[in-house]
Amino acid sequence: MMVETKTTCPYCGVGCGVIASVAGDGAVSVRGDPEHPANFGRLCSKGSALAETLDLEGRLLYPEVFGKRVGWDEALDLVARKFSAAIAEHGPDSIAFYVSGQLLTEDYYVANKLMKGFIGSANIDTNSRLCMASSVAGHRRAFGADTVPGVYEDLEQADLVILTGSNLAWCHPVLYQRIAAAREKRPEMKVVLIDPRRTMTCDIADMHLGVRPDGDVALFNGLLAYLARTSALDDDFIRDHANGFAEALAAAQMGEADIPSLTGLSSEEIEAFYRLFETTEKVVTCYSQGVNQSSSGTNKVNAIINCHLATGRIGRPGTGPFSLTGQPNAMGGREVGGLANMLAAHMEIENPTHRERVRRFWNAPVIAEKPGLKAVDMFRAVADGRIKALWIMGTNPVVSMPDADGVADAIRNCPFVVVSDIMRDTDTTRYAHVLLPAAGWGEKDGTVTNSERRISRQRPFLDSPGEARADWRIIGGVATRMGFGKAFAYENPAEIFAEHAALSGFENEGERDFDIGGYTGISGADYNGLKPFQWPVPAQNTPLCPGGTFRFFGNGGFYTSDRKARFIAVQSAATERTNPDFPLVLNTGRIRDQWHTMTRTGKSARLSAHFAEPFAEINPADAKALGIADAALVRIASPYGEVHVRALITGRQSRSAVFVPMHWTDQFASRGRVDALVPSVTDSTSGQPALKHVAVSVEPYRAQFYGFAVSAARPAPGCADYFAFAKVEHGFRMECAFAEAPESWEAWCRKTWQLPDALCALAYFDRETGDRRVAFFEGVRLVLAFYAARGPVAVSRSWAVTQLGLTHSEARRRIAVMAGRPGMDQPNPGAIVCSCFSIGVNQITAAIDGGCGSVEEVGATLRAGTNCGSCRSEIREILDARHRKHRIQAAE
Ligand SMILES: Nc1nc2c(c(=O)[nH]1)N[C@H]1C(S)=C(S)[C@@H](COP(=O)(O)OP(=O)(O)OC[C@H]3O[C@@H](n4cnc5c(=O)[nH]c(N)nc54)[C@H](O)[C@@H]3O)O[C@H]1N2
Ligand SMILES: Nc1nc2c(c(=O)[nH]1)N[C@H]1C(S)=C(S)[C@@H](COP(=O)(O)OP(=O)(O)OC[C@H]3O[C@@H](n4cnc5c(=O)[nH]c(N)nc54)[C@H](O)[C@@H]3O)O[C@H]1N2
Ligand code: SF4
Ligand SMILES: [Mo]
Repeated sequence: MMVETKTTCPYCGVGCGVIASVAGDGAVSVRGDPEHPANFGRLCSKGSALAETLDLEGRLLYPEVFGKRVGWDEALDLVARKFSAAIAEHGPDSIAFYVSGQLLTEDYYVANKLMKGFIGSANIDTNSRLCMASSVAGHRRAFGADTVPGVYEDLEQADLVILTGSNLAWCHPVLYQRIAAAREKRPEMKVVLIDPRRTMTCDIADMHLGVRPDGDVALFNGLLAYLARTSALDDDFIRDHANGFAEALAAAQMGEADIPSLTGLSSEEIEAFYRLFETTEKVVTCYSQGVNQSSSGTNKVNAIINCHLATGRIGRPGTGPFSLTGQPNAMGGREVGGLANMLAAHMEIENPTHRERVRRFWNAPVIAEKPGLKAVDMFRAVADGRIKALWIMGTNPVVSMPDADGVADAIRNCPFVVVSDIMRDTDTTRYAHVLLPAAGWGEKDGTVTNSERRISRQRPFLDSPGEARADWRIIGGVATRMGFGKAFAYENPAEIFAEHAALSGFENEGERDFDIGGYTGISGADYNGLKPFQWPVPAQNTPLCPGGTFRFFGNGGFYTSDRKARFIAVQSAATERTNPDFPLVLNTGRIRDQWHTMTRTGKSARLSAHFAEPFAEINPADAKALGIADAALVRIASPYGEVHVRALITGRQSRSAVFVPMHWTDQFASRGRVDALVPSVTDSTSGQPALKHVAVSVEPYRAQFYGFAVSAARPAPGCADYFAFAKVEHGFRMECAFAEAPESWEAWCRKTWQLPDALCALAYFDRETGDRRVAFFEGVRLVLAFYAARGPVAVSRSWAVTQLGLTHSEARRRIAVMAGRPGMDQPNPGAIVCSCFSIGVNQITAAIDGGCGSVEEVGATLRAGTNCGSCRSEIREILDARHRKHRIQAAE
């Protein structure tokens, strides 16, 4: 019998509805929920592979204290005792919580309540500081509240969608698909992409502006000046609903002459973009980390909002600035006040009326009097000893914080560190004194809010393994032991949600945007059946927008004291970070199939096939100048640290810059944590770190020997000077490099994979080239094949990994494995493009050569791109390249 549960994807802020089915034998499968208004049944590659990440391999199953398994009581008693002792001795500001946009709203609410209302400090900050803080600050400056005015439909209804600092195709794939589908229906709809890189999102763009790093303020300031000059302003909206226009315009006009140099764009490109904006009424500007993660992040946000306010393009269908949130519950975290400078329910910590109101509502003994430490400052305070006890929940700062090595040192030296996670071994858990096992996706129960203010349920469909517990229950357990039992006596998440809803409506009277007072006192049964809904839902039950979708600010009504929006005068200035020693700009971000620090997506062979190794995108001209060949290893350094990654030479990368993904950790690679390079430079308003603009040097990584292996078991970390491994269908694959050859390759293999002596090695040595091959078979199964060479190993990776699952009874087959070459009967699929059906580039090329002329025809032939669709832009690129080649051949 199949049991189906409606829940929500735990990855990105699109917030797709998922139906999880558990079969009689316990096997889980997932599909998109056709009724969920975020995705209408669609899922991307990560969502589609959710079932592959649910195994218990590597899970943290029991509480641990100083590396020893203990019972929950012992662990929670210790945490409560240590926190209480630190407070008694050094005051409430001597402790800190560093939490996550991946906690559920209920978990987040309880953590925030404990810190701000009962401990009496605001030292709770979240990884959303690295993600959304500039948007929050920009919204608050312009709107008086952290409000996302629009809804997803606006992206489909707009005639111009501007995507700036967003790689939507890879990071919000279902929204990307919704725009692509809308554009197919209405070809007159235009898309502009603003990104220093020509990303896969370019596939739907009519115009790509390869802006210089941090050229955004100049670009949007220039747009404001242009709109004024061309009389494209909405004077009525400006007069009736906003203040500060003259100052903002004056600031914008001042910088006009510098726009080409600051943006790096030609005047034709700039003019064409400005004209498009001027002449299109329905414009949505979507922005994400290329905007937020910058020392000018808040100014970028306001420069964008200024243009929308000036044209009155906000709050009406198909219009508005649109902040795309990253994590599944970035928005929920903001609603509960999870940032150190906010209070619960979008109330302000600086406002004494708000503080007193929240304190009364909670019946709390105290309330935090001032903003707490923001993430970067928090870890500085950990480093210099001001923080005596730290609790990290649902985030991996040793990987994801700037100055990551400094953060690791700070955590290592902190007197008391608690980590709540679902995994036993992460780069952060290794420094914890206390490990608390949290229930993960599929086990936990609560709500999340997506980018368009839609609250959806995450529902459990699996039992929590071992002794894992919901985060809210863990926090409540500590609160109770600290003496606050009465205020934390929740039996279930429904009670927490009901309280959260009540607080949002408490003494609100339309004064605050976040109001779900309509759910005050919601029953357990109603909570269980809760359908996805968008806020606001005030208690009065008067529909705010009869018969339609609610958008904020179409008719003004901002949350400032005079209800008018504020234009913000922002200056554009050159941000030069490079210097002769560190001449290139490092830009960092995401790839299609991995989620952050890979603790979950790294478990899926399908998702790990897209990129199996940390890499740096380098422009061909830079590579040439630096003496870097394609697929060579490179060493990237900054004054803070270094990383070793594979070079991926591509014209998509702009000159004088490199892009390195943020995902690799010490669990998967020798030196791939890119945040080790990033200094703790932050936006002065939002405190968000500038993770996309770092000065680095790049040089070839010289090695004597290179290796590649496929193995049934995980290799031991530290086995080679350079290594990176990835999950594959029946085991692992590993790339490695050696400064010096080991004395015996066979002995090295045995040690790295802990192979029993009884297992015989097949070895091969080519005197001429120096190539070495070693393979171990156990019966007919391949246990390990290792290839070493003086240069990068030329063995088909995709073919080699398939060898792990095959039966090698014939000598011919074993020899083929040794030779590292497919036999005639085993075609080589090439690098995997479609992760859903494991279709490689060679197969796609063959299908194109065989007559497939479109992405749809390739799909019909190979199924590639027909499930989640996340690889469709890559298939289109292969098609275009192939057709170009055919045309050139025909012309010759
Ligand atoms: N596959 C996948 N999807 C994810 C995630 C994931 O880990 N993996 N994480 C989720 C999370 S938490 C987040 S926050 C989002 C992030 O989603 P995005 O913000 O779309 O992703 P990033 O790759 O961080 O950065 C976006 C782009 O900003 C560009 N950029 C860099 N500097 C500048 C600049 O100065 N100006 C402009 N205009 N652009 C610039 C980069 O080249 C990059 O292509 O993704 C979410 N979705
Ligand atoms: N250089 C660079 N750095 C970046 C970025 C960038 O673009 N460039 N992006 C930044 C951004 S936008 C973000 S959002 C961060 C993300 O960075 P992190 O938050 O550090 O990354 P995750 O891998 O998502 O970490 C989540 C952790 O929580 C655990 N976990 C999963 N589910 C649960 C649960 O239910 N309960 C608990 N307690 N734990 C759980 C996971 O195993 C994992 O260890 O990285 C930031 N860092
Ligand atoms: S777009 Fe993909 S990762 Fe994001 S919520 Fe939907 S399925 Fe999950
Ligand atoms: Mo994020």
